[in-house]
Amino acid sequence: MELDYDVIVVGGGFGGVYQLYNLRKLGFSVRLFEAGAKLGGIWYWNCYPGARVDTEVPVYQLPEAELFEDFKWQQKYVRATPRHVNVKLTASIRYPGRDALREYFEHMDKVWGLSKDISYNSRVTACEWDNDKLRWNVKIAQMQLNGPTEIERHSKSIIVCTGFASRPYFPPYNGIEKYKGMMYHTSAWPQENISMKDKRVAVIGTGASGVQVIQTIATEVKQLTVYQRTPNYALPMGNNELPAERLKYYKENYPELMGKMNTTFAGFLYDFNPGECMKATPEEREALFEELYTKGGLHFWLGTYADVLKNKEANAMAYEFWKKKTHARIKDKKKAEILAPEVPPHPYGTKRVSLEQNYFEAFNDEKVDVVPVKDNPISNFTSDGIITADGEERKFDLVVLATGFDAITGGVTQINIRGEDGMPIKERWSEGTRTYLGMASRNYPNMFIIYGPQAPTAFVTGGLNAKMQGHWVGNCLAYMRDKGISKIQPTADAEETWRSHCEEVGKMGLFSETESWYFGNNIPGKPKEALNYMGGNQAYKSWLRDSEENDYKGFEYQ
Ligand code: N01
Repeated sequence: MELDYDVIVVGGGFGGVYQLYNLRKLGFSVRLFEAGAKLGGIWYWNCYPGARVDTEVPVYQLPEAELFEDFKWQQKYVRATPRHVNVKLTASIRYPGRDALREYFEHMDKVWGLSKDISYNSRVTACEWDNDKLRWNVKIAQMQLNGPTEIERHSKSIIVCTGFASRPYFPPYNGIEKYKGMMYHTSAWPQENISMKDKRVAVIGTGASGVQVIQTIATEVKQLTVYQRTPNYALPMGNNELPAERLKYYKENYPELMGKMNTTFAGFLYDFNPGECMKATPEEREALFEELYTKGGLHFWLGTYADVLKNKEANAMAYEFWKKKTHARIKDKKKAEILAPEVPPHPYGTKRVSLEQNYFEAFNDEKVDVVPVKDNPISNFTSDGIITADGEERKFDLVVLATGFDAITGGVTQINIRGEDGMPIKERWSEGTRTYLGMASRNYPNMFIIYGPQAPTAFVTGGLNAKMQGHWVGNCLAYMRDKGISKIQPTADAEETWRSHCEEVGKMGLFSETESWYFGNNIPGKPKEALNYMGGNQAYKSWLRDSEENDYKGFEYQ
């Protein structure tokens, strides 16, 4: 068999980094191809103002103790002193920003010596399975000074680690090509900073990216108009310095903390409250809501009563609490009704809840406005700006498209992956995604997917998932090597069982009642399906174990 490598890894975010580290350790020859100029994945591309993770230190990192030993999660930080003087300092921070995250990737590179096995500026464009030679032929477009060149490499296996948010969504607005001002999608933001000073800026979209851009640029711009289709039930992040003592405690107790993360639903250090909202007294309920909201972070979402996300009445109580808190922060009643409506447009917490830092207060500034576009959508662009269906034109120097992604499947289907029968995976999945355990798909032998569809993906912390799935893939490849297996893929029955199970779990609770990227609803024409495995990490891990401990049950091999 003519091979360049045992394994080609596509993408250098958390998923790809863990694969490279683990597979080398297991004795495989591996090459990682990364489209960006550096490691980081989404943290390389999403350099919009205010990009920041919404999972706290020490949870958002690859759970390997040696990586944490010398890393402090420091970044530039502005502290307001009691005399209201802003002091700039470098400090460890609870929710690191994108610069600190990029530094973390550099740190991993240094500790593990990754770059010698990575090709940067190298975008994998096509992967074709060669059934005679039992290998993948992988085409890579490499950016050179004189333009892109295409190379081809061959490996026994490929691991697609493109992440769940690597294919941006650009709404097909009429006349968008006529617009003469600056326009950027948050995930394709220029690496160099853009000055917002004296600019009239529009932000379209109020998901996690939109919220972060808006709150960050609001004070700097000349004027800011936010086009909001759906309000974001954002919660206070409560970001602040991570005291040295606390960091020391995390480092000293990291093995136990990793153990704890391994037992919870989504990989956090906390879980849903064991009580029931519907059984609590109004006083108990209010006290718990208050405690969780005040704690900051995602506690009031993934740490509240579990029935809030399952029972409509319980859900309405949580919404009412959130609305009351949010209204108290917005001075203008009209804006408050747009940002936190009296009647919730969807149940609380069934779209991704974002964490914010003075997001709602930003709208108290007269130069910041919000235009609801659910019933009055953007009808077209002009050379100067945007017109809504009511005919009102607003002019801008910069338009920020915070319009999200062809999430979860888009990173895989944007590569021309053709399997045994030559069918592109995009076509095979066009009427519904088919995988087993969210990591392998029939007809695409020796291909594994990390952080992809029908896996915990958007319901698990990134680093933990990279290790959980990465470990399983590494063991599977080692098993193949030990047993002399040249080709492995799921059976049709296993795929069907897994798909039905994902659908069944996805219909539990209130999530499927809401249109969101969790179900593919944000992309016109995309089939509505449970794109995540929503049964939690513990249930997912028991499926992984069951397959691994039973000679890769659900797979056929030769
Ligand atoms: O994308 P989104 P995102 N006209 O899809 C709106 C992770 N992340 O980049 O809700 C008008 O959530 C759309 O409206 P609607 C995180 O998991 C994490 O913000 O579809 N509006 C929505 O408001 C996150 O959930 C972090 O009605 C249009 C917005 O655009 C995921 O990535 C930071 C429209 C898209 O929001 C994606 O977040 C950033 C149209 N035609 C991202 N089309 C952190 O860790 C779309 N919209 C903090």
